[in-house]
Amino acid sequence: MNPRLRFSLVLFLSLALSPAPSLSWKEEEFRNCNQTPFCERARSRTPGSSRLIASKVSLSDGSLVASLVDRDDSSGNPLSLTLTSYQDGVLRLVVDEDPSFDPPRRRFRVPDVVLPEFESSKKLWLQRIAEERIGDDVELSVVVYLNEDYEAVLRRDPFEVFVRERSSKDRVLGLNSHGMFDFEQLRGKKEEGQEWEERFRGNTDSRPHGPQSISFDVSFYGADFVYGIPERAMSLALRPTRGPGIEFSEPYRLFNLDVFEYLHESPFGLYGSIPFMLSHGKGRGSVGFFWLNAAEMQIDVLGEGWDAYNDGKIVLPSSLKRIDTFWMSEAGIVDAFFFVGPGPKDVVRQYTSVTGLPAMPQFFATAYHQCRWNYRDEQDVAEVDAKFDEHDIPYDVLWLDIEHTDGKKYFTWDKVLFPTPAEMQRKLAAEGRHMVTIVDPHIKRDDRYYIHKEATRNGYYVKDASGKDYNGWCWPGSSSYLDMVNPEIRSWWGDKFSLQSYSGSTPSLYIWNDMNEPSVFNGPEVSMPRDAIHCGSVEHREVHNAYGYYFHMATSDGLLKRGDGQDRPFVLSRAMFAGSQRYGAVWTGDNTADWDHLRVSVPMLLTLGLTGMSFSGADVGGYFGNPDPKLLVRWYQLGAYYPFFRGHAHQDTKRREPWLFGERNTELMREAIRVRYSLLPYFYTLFREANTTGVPVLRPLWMEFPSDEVAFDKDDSFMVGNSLLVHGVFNEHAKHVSVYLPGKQSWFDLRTGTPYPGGTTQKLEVSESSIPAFQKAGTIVQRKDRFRRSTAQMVNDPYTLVIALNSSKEAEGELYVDDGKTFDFLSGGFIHRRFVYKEGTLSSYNVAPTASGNARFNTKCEIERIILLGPAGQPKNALVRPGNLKTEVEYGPLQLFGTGSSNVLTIRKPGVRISEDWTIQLS
Ligand code: NBV
Repeated sequence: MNPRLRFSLVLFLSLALSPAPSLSWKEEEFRNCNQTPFCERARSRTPGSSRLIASKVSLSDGSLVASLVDRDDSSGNPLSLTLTSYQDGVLRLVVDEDPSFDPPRRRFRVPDVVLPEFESSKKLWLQRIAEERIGDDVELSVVVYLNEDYEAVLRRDPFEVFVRERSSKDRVLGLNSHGMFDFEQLRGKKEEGQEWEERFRGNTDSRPHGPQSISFDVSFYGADFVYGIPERAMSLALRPTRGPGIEFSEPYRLFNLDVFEYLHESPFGLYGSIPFMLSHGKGRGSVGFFWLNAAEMQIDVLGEGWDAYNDGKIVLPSSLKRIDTFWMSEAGIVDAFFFVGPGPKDVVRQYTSVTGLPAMPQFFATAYHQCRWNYRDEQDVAEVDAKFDEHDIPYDVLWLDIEHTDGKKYFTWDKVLFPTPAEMQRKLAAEGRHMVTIVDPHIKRDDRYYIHKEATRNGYYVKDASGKDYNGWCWPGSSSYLDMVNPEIRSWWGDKFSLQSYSGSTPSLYIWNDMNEPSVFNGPEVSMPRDAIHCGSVEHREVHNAYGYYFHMATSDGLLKRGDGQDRPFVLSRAMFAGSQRYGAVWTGDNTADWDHLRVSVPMLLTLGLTGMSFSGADVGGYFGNPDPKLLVRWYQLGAYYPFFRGHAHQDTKRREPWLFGERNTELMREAIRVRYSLLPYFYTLFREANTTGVPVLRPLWMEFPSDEVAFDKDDSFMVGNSLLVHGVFNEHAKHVSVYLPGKQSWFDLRTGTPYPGGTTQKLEVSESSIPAFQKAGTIVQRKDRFRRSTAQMVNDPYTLVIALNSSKEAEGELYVDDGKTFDFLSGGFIHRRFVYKEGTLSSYNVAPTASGNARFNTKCEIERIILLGPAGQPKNALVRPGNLKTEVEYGPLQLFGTGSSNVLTIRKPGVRISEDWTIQLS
């Protein structure tokens, strides 16, 4: 059957047989805080309402432990509190029900997110308790050492945990400073007359364990702004949600959902949840707070004056500017991490020391990807592939969406449309290209489908509240969902990616995980019921936000096994949770082909980067709707700087490959993609930086300029690494763009070499051929400028170094190169160089430790061109050492990506290799 017809039939059946997937964003389909009892209850709490005090403080296993008891009511069970200090300024606070009081069941602790090596080797074993009195009398506190500059304090009465500077005693981050902590303990059986069930739009949640929510306030001291807690399509700096005169009345929701046609500039939560918030302020710098909890979470950012009704019950140090927030979760425990900073890069390093560093992608994955729902058949694939070559447009990966399967049974192929899938992949591989197929988590309940048969036989599906395999409706029709929380099931799933098991797959095939929130067309809020059951009697409500994370993990581990641990996996996922960065890339889902969605992609990707998800992108062109060619061109120009760069479109849209909009537009899109290819050595170096430090490829301006206040809430521009600043063009008719250039040093226009002073806003004329992009004075950027069809052909190409001099006539930069594919880099198989220009001499130094074992990596790649921007004087010659070779330097217009006007100095063919030490002296 023709795939379109088949899809229409499935859609018709799904509409007829069950509540349909929504047809455009409808607010009423999703619960708001008032329709969510735990949120409503928590939000009604007022400052000082918590009566908890910490008692029985002692040391146990190198951690500080205590009991939290109600000051006025001794009838309830105490809670257990554990405070642990870790290396590099990380504090962990765990609060749970005390097992010695026999709670009716164990509350869920999210497994497999915190790195085992963090728990085992980063812990600082506390040796003794230091007590101090705060204020005059009873406020006895316990002080815990964090690092040379910071310490944590557990205040006993009222209970509060905060981090402060050791010297000034100024607070930087506090929990329960406002006394709003609440922990609903599990009760054995329903109390008489109490209704535990919840209903929403025809769905009933049986809630067999009753209320079990947790809420508390967190204060960020010295903060001008707070950021983080993706995923939502709105500004980078989080706006207040509560307080006098507040524009949004809903808290920020973290609940992974498949939101059809999401709106831009909306605080509404989307496909992924990362409960990690960072703050930044001029005087203080940055701190971070992460709550490891996978249940639905709601977070208020409290606007000034929110606690006007406080009645003076709570008095906080008033000298410090502060942003207060309020965190609420439906279930789970308190497992919270405080990161002391003090710089923005310190906070992301501290956060990724807990949740893991972003995986190092293969080189090809950092290049351009071409996708659409759907490339129809093998002929279509061959034609698209050939057209890229015909139009001299480089690309690396061709993607197949759900229609390539036999009836949406993943790991199968439609035999009519894709009769020879392995051959199709081999043809692409012969050109150095790769393919990606989609593998979603819904499994068709078809007794002839091997995955379904094995999963049923082994009992691998999530169960419904009555204990039967949960049966929901998705693309294949009636579907069940694998219980990815269970490591055994993940391992079984991973085996399905072996070349023997996945028939028609080849080593050049990689994977795309969609719909893993999970999306269930007939489920509550288009997802799985909260009372569905996972292994170990875990309720779906407790693990919901991490379901997609485990699915992504299982897929990525599967590809790892397929390649015998030597081939770096590539898996793109839509849903995400804290730690997803270890398993691959994410994208921002189904955006729309309009200018606002182009604009909002920047803060969305910046926020993802801040919260660990460095390898992220938005669908270039916009998923829904048909972009005007102007918009499409602008999107390619911006997307060329996204860490994950992929064109994608909904099946109802017109075809939009870059050659379909007339010669001029093809030229512009080709140019944009070529900019990316030429900058790939720089990007790859940044991917490695993310992989070793957690610092994202795409960075908000304030991460690079932490004391430039103007930069703190800028989100129409961004830094790519520490050297490039890019500003989007978000308006069809824009003739000018105002670009803020932060810092005190100058900036050089990437195309023309024109310098601009830092700390200024420049009103720049917009040309159709590019968006504003600048190189920071004092940096060196590496490129490969020869045009190739894909990255495979670039491997041996020579480099261009662009040196942008600062006012002291100095610059430096780094280059990282490895085999682009294997894990040899983990045992030293890479080249890492530092280039320094100083006193008229450019020097290349090795910064890599000596490789161990056989994992050497080398390359004969040379530098073919060195370009100097800025005040280099008027040297005539360049002396290359070793060798003492003298070459003449040239002056002329900049030949970057096209034309240039400034007269710049160029050294051609200095004859040096990137892997060796050398100097080039200008005279
Ligand atoms: O698999 C079809 C699409 C996919 O193209 C898109 O990228 C995903 O975000 N998928 C969603 C399912 C349905 C979208 C309406």
